[in-house]
Amino acid sequence: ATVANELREAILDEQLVLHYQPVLRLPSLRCTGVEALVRWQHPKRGLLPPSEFLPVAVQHDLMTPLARWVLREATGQAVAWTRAGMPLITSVNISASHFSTGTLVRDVRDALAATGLPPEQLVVELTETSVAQDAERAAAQFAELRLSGVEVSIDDFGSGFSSLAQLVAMPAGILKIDRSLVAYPEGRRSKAAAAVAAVVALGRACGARSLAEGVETAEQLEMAIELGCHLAQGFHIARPMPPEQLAEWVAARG
Ligand code: G
Ligand code: G
Ligand code: NA
Ligand code: MN
Repeated sequence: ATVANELREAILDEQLVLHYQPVLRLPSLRCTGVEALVRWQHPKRGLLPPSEFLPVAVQHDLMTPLARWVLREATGQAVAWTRAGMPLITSVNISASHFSTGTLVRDVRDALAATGLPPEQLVVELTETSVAQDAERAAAQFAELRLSGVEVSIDDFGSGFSSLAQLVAMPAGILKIDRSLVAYPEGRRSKAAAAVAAVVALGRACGARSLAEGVETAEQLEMAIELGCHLAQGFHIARPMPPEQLAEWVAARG
């Protein structure tokens, strides 16, 4: 079978799995959410990262069926955690192609209706670069999602090719500051800090919270707190992990 056919079957056969990376609220460091990240539990090749199969999905129009599975699985998991006393806010990544099909808002509502997750517990992430591909359409769908109570986040903020004017016009509630700004290279601390502070200020002016992603050291976490970021995520806090492990991690942390 071609990889595309295998992937098509994998989506139907429950061979995909989600790992979850904790998101902390600052400065309390309480875990208030998770980002769902897809993997493929391939019968022969083992656990495959998204880089091994998302490009195939894009090429063969499988991003929307894949995202429907992800939405359904992630919202179902969030309901299970909430019932277990762990009401986490779950973020799901959406591709530019899904936005352009026009079924996103319906797909999100279907997942919420099927699982019973309150919309306030779901965040939809779209990268800055995807936003730029069709900013008007993205803005309209962002607005619709937020009207139904779902939060919207611009991923990889500060690394894409969209204009500041376009970004300011987006009704997003969260700006995920790209890890290239957060995990700054040696010797660029002051410039990176200025860039993060600028995004935080921009977010504040637009009514959006900012999330520092790719936090890899204690210093970077400290910087995110000092600069007024509302949320943080990164390997220093925890790597993405299977759902059973995530529940243990949250329970152990309190
Ligand atoms: O988890 P990992 O760091 O390997 O993810 C690599 C990339 O794959 C990231 O850019 C992430 O946003 C993307 N990704 C992970 N899960 C999904 C998903 O469910 N849908 C989409 N569209 N992208 C995803
Ligand atoms: O592109 P997106 O923002 O969705 O990225 C999610 C991906 O980033 C996940 O696959 C996750 O494995 C990866 N990631 C999460 N935290 C860190 C980190 O601290 N450093 C690096 N290099 N990657 C990270
Ligand atoms: Na993301
Ligand atoms: Mn990102």
